[in-house]
Amino acid sequence: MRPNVAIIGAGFGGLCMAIQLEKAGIRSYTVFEKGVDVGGTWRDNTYPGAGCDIPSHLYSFSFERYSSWTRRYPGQPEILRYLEGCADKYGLRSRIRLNTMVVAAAFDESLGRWRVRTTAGDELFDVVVSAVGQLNRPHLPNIPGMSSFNGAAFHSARWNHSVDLAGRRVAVIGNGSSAAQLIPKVAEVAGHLDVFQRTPNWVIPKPDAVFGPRARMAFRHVPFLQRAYREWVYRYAENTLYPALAGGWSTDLLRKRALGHLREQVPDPLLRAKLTPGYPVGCRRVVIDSGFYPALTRPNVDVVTDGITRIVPGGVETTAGLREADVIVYATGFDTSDFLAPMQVTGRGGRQLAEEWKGGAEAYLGIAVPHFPNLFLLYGPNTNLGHNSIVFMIECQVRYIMGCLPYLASRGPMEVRPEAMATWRRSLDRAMEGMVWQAGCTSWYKNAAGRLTNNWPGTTTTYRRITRAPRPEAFHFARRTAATGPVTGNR
Ligand code: N01
Repeated sequence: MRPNVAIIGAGFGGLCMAIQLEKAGIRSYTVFEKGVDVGGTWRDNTYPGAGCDIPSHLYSFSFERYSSWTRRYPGQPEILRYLEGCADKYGLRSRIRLNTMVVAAAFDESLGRWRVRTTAGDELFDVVVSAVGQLNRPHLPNIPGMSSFNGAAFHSARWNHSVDLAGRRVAVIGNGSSAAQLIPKVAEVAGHLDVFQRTPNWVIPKPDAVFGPRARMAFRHVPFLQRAYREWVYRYAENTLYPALAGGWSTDLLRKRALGHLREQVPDPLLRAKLTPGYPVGCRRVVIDSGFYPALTRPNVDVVTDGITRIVPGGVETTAGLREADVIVYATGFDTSDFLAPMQVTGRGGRQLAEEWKGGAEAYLGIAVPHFPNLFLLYGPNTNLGHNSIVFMIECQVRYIMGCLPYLASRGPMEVRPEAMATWRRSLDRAMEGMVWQAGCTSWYKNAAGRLTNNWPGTTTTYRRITRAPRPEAFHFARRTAATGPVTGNR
């Protein structure tokens, strides 16, 4: 039996899943993509300066290594081209339905299948794989008066390219990774730029480098060079960056690196004080950028730390008065902790996923949820990283799901046991205890109640090991086998 698979999203996750199905000769899948093309976050984020702060030799599929990256940290257009190239090379396009949003999915117990509702109608599938990512829904703040603003206003992930910023007064609200990338570009052209900072971030330099024709030739032709480089980048992240997040040997090193970077790039002690975080390094996502601080020292840029009270027609009002603006950019991040929202996902017994997750999203290995048979998640709860490439995690998850498919064929719909979920939850909670993310800071890694719903607390090597193959004993199967006896009705 070849399962009929619905994949939701055509970003890194959805494309990876589709490619592995193709490689296994399973063409009975459909990728639903709400956007106009493939690429996910790399299609959405087109703000000036958008790029990756993980080296792309690692931030790409291990099975589709690309020797032609033009820089160590390529920009968004190059990453998007890579993803489009993958869709073309593996012949995925005919199976991708663009401009088609999944609004709901419900498990039909009598059929043992998922009824997937899209903006184009209803369809039945054996398996649903969610590949919607964690950073796909822009978060707009709830500041009084936002709709009263006279000028153009947009979110960093919905950049309005028709607005000319040359010579204008621009307000950027937020100072996370997106803001840090776009601020230097905006500062170059704006007449004046106000950066509204609520919480300073730790910033370390981005050691970017151009890969010229010779380097690219070497990556293409010198045996094992590309593989060795990728491995080196991976090992550095695992062995140096991860310990800094886990209270290990490199914590102090990372802090000193960030403070040194601040000292080197910001000579003004007052500005430096504003930019110095008051919480441990790594508690929030560390910004990796070499152009951010220099941009903040420009004469046409102010870092505003006075609290925003409201938006008025002429600009941004703060506790210290009005900051006039012609354009407001909301670099205010994403709604990260509701995961599959706003899709309505209904499992066995009419259970609603949103209700199951009201205390905080969770999934066994970040992949499977009790009471939701044959639903698999990519980049699900507790699989985000603060130190390494998320593409690595996605590949682990896809391999795991591929490992589940033969069980579905022989034993029917599979559903993770609540006991397995409880054991997983306990081990996760234990592992979280030592992580710096707990150290009294706000971040998008946590839900409103402060529960760390987004990050994986281990190394990626550990994650790869524990997701190498599904353990059938962690699941209920709808059909009996001689080895296991009946399981239906024993839930
Ligand atoms: O979003 P963020 P982002 N009033 O959530 C502020 C990935 N990424 O889009 O810190 C005033 O980090 C908020 O303030 P505070 C990466 O994983 C990767 O920048 O909460 N300010 C903060 O400054 C990253 O972590 C790359 O006090 C408000 C900012 O908005 C993730 O995406 C590149 C506010 C939000 O920062 C998200 O980054 C870019 C309010 N009401 C992004 N509400 C790569 O290179 C929010 N803020 C791979």
